[in-house]
Amino acid sequence: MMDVDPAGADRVPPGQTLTLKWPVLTYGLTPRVDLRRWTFRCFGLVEEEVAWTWEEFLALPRAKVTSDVHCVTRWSKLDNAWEGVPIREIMRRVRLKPEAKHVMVHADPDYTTNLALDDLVQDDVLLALKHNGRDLEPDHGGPCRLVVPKLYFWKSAKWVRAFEFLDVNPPGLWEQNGYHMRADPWKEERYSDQETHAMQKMRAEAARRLRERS
Ligand SMILES: Nc1nc2c(c(=O)[nH]1)N[C@H]1C(S)=C(S)[C@@H](COP(=O)(O)O)O[C@H]1N2
Ligand SMILES: [Mo]
Repeated sequence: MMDVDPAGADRVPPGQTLTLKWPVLTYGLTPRVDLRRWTFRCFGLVEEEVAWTWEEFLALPRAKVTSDVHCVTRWSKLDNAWEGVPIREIMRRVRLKPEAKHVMVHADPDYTTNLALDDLVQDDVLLALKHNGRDLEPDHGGPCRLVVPKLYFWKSAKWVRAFEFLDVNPPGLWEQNGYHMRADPWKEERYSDQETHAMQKMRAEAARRLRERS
């Protein structure tokens, strides 16, 4: 951990501490991804389902976005240079039904997280393939993870595989376990209720990994 520098101070939300390390936070194990079978799919309230194979996905337009990461376990990591497919390039290729207002993000292995469509479709949201110039490591969501910089990092699903467009807003995995439905770090939208066992386990793991790496 390091002290907040004056230049970065207004970029650190309340209750967060800066770290230069990058802790791994996964509920369960890093999945093995078979790129020959990998697809990224958009389904639910769409006029027509869309799916890209890995090769097709790599042919989509790319962008670079530098953004900050804020984890609900109270670490923040500034200036992450992400490269990937902008969410707007995905949305340009998907015809939504007008009722679609929410998105369930589906990821390996059985991870889900819910977002409002308006929170997903922002200029700084990417399906990231690279971090700081290098292919995303498997532990950090490689080959492809969602990055939603304006919300706590659990909304940034690693090993992302699909968007399901919905007219309702059901909770994803952590949201079912008491995490906030929206997760704005500037409003400290951390938990909706008391800590659950799963949350305590995740926090303990995060603290242990930070200690190990320091
Ligand atoms: N598929 C998947 N995505 C996930 C998670 C997970 O367990 N599985 N953990 C989330 C949480 S709680 C956080 S804080 C970030 C951590 O990303 P990192 O391990 O790259 O730091 O990933 C999020 N995305
Ligand atoms: Mo997290």
